[in-house]
Amino acid sequence: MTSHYDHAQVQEFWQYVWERDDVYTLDSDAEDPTYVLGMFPYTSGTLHMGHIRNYAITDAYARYRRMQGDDVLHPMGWDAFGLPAENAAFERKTDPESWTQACIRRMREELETMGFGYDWSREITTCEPDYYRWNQWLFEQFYEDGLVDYEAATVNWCPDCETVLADAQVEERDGTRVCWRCETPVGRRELDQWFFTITDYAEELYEGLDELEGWPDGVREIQRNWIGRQEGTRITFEVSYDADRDGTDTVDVFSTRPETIYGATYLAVSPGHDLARTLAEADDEVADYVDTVREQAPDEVGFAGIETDATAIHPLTGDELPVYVAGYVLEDVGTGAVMGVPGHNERDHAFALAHDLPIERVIVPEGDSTDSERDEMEPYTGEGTLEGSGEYDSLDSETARERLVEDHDALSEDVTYRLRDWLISRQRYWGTPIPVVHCDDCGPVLVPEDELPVELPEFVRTTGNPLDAAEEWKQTTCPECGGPAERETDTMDTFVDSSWYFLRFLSPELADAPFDTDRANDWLPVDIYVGGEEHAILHLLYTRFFTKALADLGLLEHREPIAELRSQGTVLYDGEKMSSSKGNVVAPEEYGAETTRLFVLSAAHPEQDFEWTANNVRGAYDLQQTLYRMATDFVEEGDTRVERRDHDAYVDREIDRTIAAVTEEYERFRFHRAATEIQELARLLRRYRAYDRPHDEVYRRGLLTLAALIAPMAPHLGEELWNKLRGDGLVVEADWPEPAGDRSAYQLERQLVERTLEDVRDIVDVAAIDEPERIELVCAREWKYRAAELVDEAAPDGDTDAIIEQVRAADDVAADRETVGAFVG
Ligand code: ANZ
Ligand code: ZN
Repeated sequence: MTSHYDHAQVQEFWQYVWERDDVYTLDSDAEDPTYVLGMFPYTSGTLHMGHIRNYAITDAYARYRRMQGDDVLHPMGWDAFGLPAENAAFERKTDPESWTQACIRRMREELETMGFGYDWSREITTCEPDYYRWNQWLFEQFYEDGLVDYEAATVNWCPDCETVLADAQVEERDGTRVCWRCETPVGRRELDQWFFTITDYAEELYEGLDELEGWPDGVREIQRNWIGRQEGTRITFEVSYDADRDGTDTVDVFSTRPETIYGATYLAVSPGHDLARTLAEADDEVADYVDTVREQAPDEVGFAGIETDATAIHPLTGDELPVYVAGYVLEDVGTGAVMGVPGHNERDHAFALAHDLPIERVIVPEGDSTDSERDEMEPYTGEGTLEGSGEYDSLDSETARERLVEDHDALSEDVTYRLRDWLISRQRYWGTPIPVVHCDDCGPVLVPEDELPVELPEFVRTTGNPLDAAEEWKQTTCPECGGPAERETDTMDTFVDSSWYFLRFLSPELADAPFDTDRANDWLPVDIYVGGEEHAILHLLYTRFFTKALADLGLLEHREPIAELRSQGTVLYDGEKMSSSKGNVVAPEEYGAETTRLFVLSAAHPEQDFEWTANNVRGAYDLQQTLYRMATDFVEEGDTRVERRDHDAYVDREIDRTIAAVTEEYERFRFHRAATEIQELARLLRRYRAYDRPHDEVYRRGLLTLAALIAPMAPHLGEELWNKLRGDGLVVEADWPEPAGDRSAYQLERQLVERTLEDVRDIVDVAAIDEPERIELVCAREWKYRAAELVDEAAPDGDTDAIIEQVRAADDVAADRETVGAFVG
């Protein structure tokens, strides 16, 4: 049967033609191509529905831009390092390299089956020495630029993965801190670790968010909170301890309420603070307490603490204050030390009660002139008027803050950030070796540039870090003194790989630099980046950091990598996230790969979650069959006329209107609406043909328009229709359709609709209109979308009759509708 659409055959054929004609390869001479990028997949073995949705979105957009005449860069690669490969290698008696390469082969085949239009000539794989040598090279540039630290630090340790985790890789589950990958409760350890000092860029990373207008507000807010910028005051206390050792020191605290300083009755430092370490050396009790806290999860710490033999001098009164080491003081916040103000801070208050420390009130709430009603047992955390504060008495909080900072050198304005330096060390095999050797005489030394890459040795099965067991690889000589030295056995966090991969796509073969600076200056930023919302901090923050660091190294002019960011929602199946690990991925074979992509695009706005339902998938399949049959019938049966009739003009206008509408929807990433528009035009054309013999040119243009408009979402079908109707050329290389008719007439009508809608918005709650009335309301197609928009903004109760009156009055298309009433349903 000729009119049956054999999706498998059609897919295979057009994929062959695209490859033969090399249609997706971007010419490297392109001046400023549109860079469309989906987050490259982790090589876990198989694509899940989230990937498919992600890549269907970028592919549709890339194809649309190409038809609009843009040069398009739409590359793909593999995020191929990481612990799962190592674990899989263990379980399956293979090695991470073979396992990863097998995953890549399978996943690439899956992507090809879907017919995504990638420039495969730019494929990159992060676990290959050609790629990771540049991680090492960049590490060395960063090192020389002062962006790398090597420090002993208490780190999050996953006992199951036997590795260190960055803060952002620790998740909170029912109050317990667990590993992001295996969900094992995370412990703590002290190790020498490598860090990228991302905190050097804290301010710029924070400030820059305001200008990232192409990014979702939600993602920007998550980054803001993560960076955690806070303005306050830094206060310096002098501290002395142990007469024998004759120790003196200063301890800075960070406070948002310096005006409470006269109420400070003790000083407390975190167990990780330098002073705590120093005191622990001479005081076993302090040492024991520090060790205990280190083993504890934050919620176990409570308000325990230990008094030390140190004393702090209050910088204003000269009083001696006791000094505590206390677990509630967080190492990572502010300066890791606080002045304890139990009268005005909840946590300090709880600590003071537990340790029998004085509680002093130095702020009186507004309008509270008598002391009698105040409950001394409760801290007052608000602002007010100062008392018991010497020359600052009776000033209000704000004025006092300003004066105090002006008057005393010990107080200065300060900004702190929650953001910590990026711990990149991983005690694992399957990652980029950190290009350092450790020499007894010279300390850590960089591997000379001409010896890069430091390649991974052969994989051996051991517990812990296989690199530690690779003796032959590990023993080397010091590049500085020539003496014996050991290689660093830590590898880099895989987020290093993904922090700059978008740059490698520009010149993937380049042998003497990670990327071509001139090209990067021309081609960046990435115009549109699509991926999962879970990357709002880690990946997307590191990427921004790398870009700024590269700019400061003179390797790049841009300081932000991504102009527009879109996150895609989740595909649900029976309410659960659809994923291969849950075993609920619906294989696309049933209706063909293209049905899957057409379905995921037409089911919902890209940012929304939606439910995978067999019925709706069937709908996407049927649409393909219908369009195919329309084209086949037309080509085979003809039966058109040449003379013009009245209602042809209406159809012409509907075609134009659909072009304009679909264009707008593609521009705004509303593929689901584009699909509805296309469907409605198809319906109209079917009625047109059923009503009378259609005008040959009008009908043909209608069908060709459908082929072109659907091609970005369903490219195989697009080619098939295009080929049937025209007999030559590829739709992937065709121009985007232009309205043929009088644009101004269309625009006038649109304006009228817009204007009436403004009125409508004022008087009615569209959501409250019941279904039949709404259908009437939206009799012109335009109305339906406008109405849907209004539903979103639903106003309180409105007068339904009035709105329908308004709508009728404005319905300029009514006349047309009468003419063609017989075929417009
Ligand atoms: C003295 C003070 C008096 C404070 C007062 C507050 C109220 P929020 O809560 O966001 O304002 N702080 C500073 N560093 C800390 C650390 N490492 N661990 C635990 N707490 C720390 O946070 C700012 C306040 O948190 C700071 O201001 C400090 O206590 C505390 F009536 O200083 B405040
Ligand atoms: Zn040496």
